[in-house]
Amino acid sequence: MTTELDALVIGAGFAGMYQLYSLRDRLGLNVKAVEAGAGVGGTWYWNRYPGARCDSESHVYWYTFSEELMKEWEWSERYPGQAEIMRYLNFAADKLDLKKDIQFNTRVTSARYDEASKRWHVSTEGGETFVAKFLVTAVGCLSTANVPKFPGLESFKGDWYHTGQWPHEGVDFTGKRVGMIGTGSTGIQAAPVIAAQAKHLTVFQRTANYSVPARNVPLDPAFKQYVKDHAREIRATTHETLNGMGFKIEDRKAVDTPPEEREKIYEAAWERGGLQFRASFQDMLISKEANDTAADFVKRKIRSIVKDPKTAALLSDIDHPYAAKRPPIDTDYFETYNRANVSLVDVKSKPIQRISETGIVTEDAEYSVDIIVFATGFDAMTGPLQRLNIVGRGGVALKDVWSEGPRNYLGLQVAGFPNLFTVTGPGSPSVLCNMPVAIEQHVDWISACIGHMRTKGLETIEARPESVDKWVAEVNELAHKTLLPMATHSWYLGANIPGKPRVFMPYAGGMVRYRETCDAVAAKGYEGFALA
Ligand code: N01
Repeated sequence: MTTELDALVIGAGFAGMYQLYSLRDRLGLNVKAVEAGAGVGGTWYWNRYPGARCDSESHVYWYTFSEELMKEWEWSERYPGQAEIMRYLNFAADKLDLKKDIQFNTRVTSARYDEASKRWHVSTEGGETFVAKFLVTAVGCLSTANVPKFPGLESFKGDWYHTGQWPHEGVDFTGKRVGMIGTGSTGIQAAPVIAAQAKHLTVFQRTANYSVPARNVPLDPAFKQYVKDHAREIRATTHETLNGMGFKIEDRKAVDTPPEEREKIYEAAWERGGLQFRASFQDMLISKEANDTAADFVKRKIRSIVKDPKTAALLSDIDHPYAAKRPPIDTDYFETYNRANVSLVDVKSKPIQRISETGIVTEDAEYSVDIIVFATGFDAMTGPLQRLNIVGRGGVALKDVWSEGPRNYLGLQVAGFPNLFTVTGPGSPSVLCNMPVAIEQHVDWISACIGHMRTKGLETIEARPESVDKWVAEVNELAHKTLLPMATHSWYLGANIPGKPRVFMPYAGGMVRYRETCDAVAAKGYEGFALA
């Protein structure tokens, strides 16, 4: 079956839903979205692991393009949990009447640009074809699960799960010995919840990680009312902050603050909890000396919480600057290691060698488990796009154009791939920003661009190769003005996937500057793009 459209959107998470709404209801296009899952939700549809919760605060983690939506919805907790976010996204989808134009259970297998007709031909696993003038990918940055290729996994007699492909019916850990590999944001959220249920939890840690308490609480009626009354101001704040959050980074510098005062500031931030910790000082991510003060504070906290000195030493032996990897926030993560049924295994010094029929085998021991949880992250940012098998003009494949790392303009378009837009693609702030803010900015920009093309009777838009060269250099330069590339094993750099090129992928110049750049490009008639 072939369906002809003005535009096809791939994905029905936060990004795909808003993109569909924008193109359909604002521009009046004939548009559909296809979604691999059986429902809306994207990241939150797949990541149902125990403890899954957002680390943006709820009052900034939603759509802000419609005041009506903001006034009608009420979050119940400081940080929304996975189930509540799913309820929210379903509420938004129903309110905007989106589901009728989303084809669920539809995985895209390839997308090819036909130069003669100037149309994208998109094929699905079910054998369907969509032919569309515009193709917008809204596939998320963290949607391609990474299960390390440990030999023997297929022989494992127990059950195993990746946190990003969690069974919808849940997993019962009661009476089970569980081995969890990975201590990123996901593992740090999951460990306390699994430990509370399982007979025993063994955490396999390769790289020790920082974490700050989230201090999640139910929201009181006064705060809920405040959010309703100040919807506009809250939105404005998220547009003024570096990372689209609802809090501002302090002007003061850690290096200029006397040690006792600095300690008080960190202590207060620790008590307040959440990602605001990294907003305590403006130099935290640009000066190693400043960062050391934060790193030292968190490491001391870990050692003060964890009672067993050996475990405490392993957990606080962190080799990268604070927040150079995505900083997790947690609920009782370090406290979990004080439970009698939890143990920590260092797989940095003694790496995992294989999976046996009964458990996990490291260089010096075998750990028998009934269930393995892979909290091992994702082939981030480029992975979800590469798996679409996109082929542009002249039969050139995206995987070849990006063989040495992502190359695009503004994170939005790739040279040689006309009328293809990538929402929150590499080279844009995306994962360094509160995602809904980054998403709304991209969708608004893409929609305005398509609107402009229709008004002017233009058929195609394509990033110019020289704009791509300049943008790639800028993304790289901005990253290297920060400490971010110092976390050499981070997924920001692709380092978690064997063989993936090491390129710092997100745009580190901040959302405000990025938005201004995109707006200026549009105001100058889409400078740097070829329009025909
Ligand atoms: O994945 P990760 P994640 N042997 O890549 C380890 C977002 N998120 O799913 O660091 C042993 O961060 C790996 O070790 P190392 C957020 O943006 C948001 O936790 O590579 N270990 C690491 O410890 C986050 O950053 C929220 O040495 C192996 C872990 O697995 C992103 O998703 C919640 C290994 C992977 O950590 C990804 O987080 C959750 C191997 N072969 C996630 N391979 C919220 O909003 C990998 N590891 C709250």
